[in-house]
Amino acid sequence: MHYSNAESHGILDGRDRITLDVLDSHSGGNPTRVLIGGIPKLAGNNVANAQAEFRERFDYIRTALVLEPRGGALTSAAVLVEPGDKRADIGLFYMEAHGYLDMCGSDTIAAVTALLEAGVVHMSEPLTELVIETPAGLVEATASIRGARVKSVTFTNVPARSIALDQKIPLSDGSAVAADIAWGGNHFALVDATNLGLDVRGDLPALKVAGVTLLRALAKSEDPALRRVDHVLFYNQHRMSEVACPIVVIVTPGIIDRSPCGTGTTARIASLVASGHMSSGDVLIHEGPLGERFTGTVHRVDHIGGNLQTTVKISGRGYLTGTGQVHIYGDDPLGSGFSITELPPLE
Ligand code: PYC
Repeated sequence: MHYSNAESHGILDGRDRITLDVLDSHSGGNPTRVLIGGIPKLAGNNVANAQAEFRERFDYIRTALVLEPRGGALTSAAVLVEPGDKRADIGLFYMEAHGYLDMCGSDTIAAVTALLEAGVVHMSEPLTELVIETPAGLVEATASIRGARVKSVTFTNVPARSIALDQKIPLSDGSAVAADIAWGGNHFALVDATNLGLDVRGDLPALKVAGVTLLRALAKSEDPALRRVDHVLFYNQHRMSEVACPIVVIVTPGIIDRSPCGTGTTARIASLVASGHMSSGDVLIHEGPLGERFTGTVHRVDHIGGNLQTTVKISGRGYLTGTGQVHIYGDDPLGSGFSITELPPLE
């Protein structure tokens, strides 16, 4: 599939191309392109509205930034905008191949690292504290700095919640898969891959097929809470005693998250708190498919109106991988990006 070119959006305004200023980065191996300049000022009075306006008017910039030929299905992007909330230092919203996210852990860690190391945001050594307004809410981040390099980023994620424990998800072949459902900035199905006969360290292609099968089954569910799930996090329960618990996250429409997934780690911790397996101060280290780790700590647990809210701190490391400009020419038929679906044929 490819998208209409920039000229057809009528935004070139006499110019032959649009030029965007970007920083490239990654955290845990998942690439994040940080858009820092070149887009018109967004009118929204907060980051959620800015994201909505961007989606409405400039979606071709998302597809140009994250899809081929400039990115690939797994490239994501974070857009730097003015925050609406006076307590915030910066605003960030997140986008990827299938659309927009309200929150993303790997993007947050990578973007904070890139913005500080590239000098877009002022760095103070040994610690830089930033309040970030995201569409999901305010996120406080602390970067540890040594020798002008960001050595780690810890952020306090928006409060997470368990939605269901041990939910049976029916598949089209009549079988069912057990999953916990939780929100940690995004909606997750948390699945013990051992029940499917799979190991999260050895069976990536099979996990991708299983993830896509589950995502498609969830999308057809009659339960609106299940229809919102667009990420599946696989773990192996018997590996929980290891220092770092290996996981793999499959993101809609069937992309393997290269990172240990910050919102997924948050969702898993919220679920473990709800089932009584974790409490305040406990730590869970998740290891992504490349062996990189995010550390999740239960920061606080609140009971609000009979519901549990779990606030989790996530720590990880990001790297600045490039600084540059992206051009979108009006006469480039593929200028706004394309994707060639490589999903396994199912059903
Ligand atoms: O780190 O939160 C995360 C994330 C979400 C999707 C991919 N990575």
